[in-house]
Amino acid sequence: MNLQLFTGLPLQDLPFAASGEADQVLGGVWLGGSPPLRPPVWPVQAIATPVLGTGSAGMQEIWRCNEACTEGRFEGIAWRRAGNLLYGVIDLDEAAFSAVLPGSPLQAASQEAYRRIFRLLEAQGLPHLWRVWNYLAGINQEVDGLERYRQFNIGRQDAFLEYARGATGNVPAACAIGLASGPLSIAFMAGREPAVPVENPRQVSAYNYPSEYGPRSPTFSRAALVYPPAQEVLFISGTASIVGHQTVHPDDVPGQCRESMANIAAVVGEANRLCRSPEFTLDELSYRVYIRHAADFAVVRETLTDMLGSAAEIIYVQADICRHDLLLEIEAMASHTLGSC
Ligand code: 3EB
Repeated sequence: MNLQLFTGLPLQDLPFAASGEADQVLGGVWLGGSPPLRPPVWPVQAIATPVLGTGSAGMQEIWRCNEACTEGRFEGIAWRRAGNLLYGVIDLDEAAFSAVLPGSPLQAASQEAYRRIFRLLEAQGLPHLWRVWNYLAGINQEVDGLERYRQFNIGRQDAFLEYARGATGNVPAACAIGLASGPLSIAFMAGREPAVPVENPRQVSAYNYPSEYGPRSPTFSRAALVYPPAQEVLFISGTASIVGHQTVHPDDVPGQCRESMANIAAVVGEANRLCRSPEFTLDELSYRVYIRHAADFAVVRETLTDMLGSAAEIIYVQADICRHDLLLEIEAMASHTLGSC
């Protein structure tokens, strides 16, 4: 299949379009403060938050594969599909859910977004959710007595249960990140075959977090191994300075950096017990780092560069993390070719 992530691309370029290969772009991500002048023809998740350290207004990422895509819209989801691989993006305005009871507008919007995703995946015959990217405004704000991240967790879990998917074990890799404003935005990758979920022996599985973190546990796995044809892709979920279920190194940026990387190393170790290709290594991963306070950027970059070397592919953005005491979160991916068998 050769699904490939191109990251750090300039915002205003439409890569591949000129060479007639735009139909081989599954979808993309736009990161930064102002929208591209000419929006791409493929589904794009817009993450309107500062990109750090590049000196430019923003950048885009593109998922490219070497097959022509089909595309469509379904209940507000923009999607593209190549073979048995599908990428989609849905943005929902919470205000449209203010009259939905019970629960908050965000809870209702979250549940509805996931319902639509599950319906699309059923209709396409690609039922297995592999990786989900969740963004919401004001993630740490308490509204009507419950933090918005916790409201999101209720809606998400309800949708998984409503569509009989279970909320433990076989759940996708994910991140859930806060932005200053904007809609609930969810991008996802899905396929015909189930992902192989990967957990972290240093951490309680998030779907088993105790109720002190909210009435419902988050529905995600620490990582997922997925299998486009002749390929093995490792998606590592948002990973933070959590050991067991507790935040460690509060108010200590380098400490949280090192602990997050220790967690990623542990997840990679678990993935390597399960993977079919040669072992994944930390220096081959492509990273995205979310930093709560832009002023911490220099020390985060220095700490990660010390650990990974200056050649590592790392994108830094400012964003809120889902616990108020977390100062950063790191996600990553890598891909290996599999011998045909
Ligand atoms: C954590 O380990 C940090 O709710 O989908 C990381 C990745 C986190 C995904 C999610 C949350 C999510 O609990 C937060």
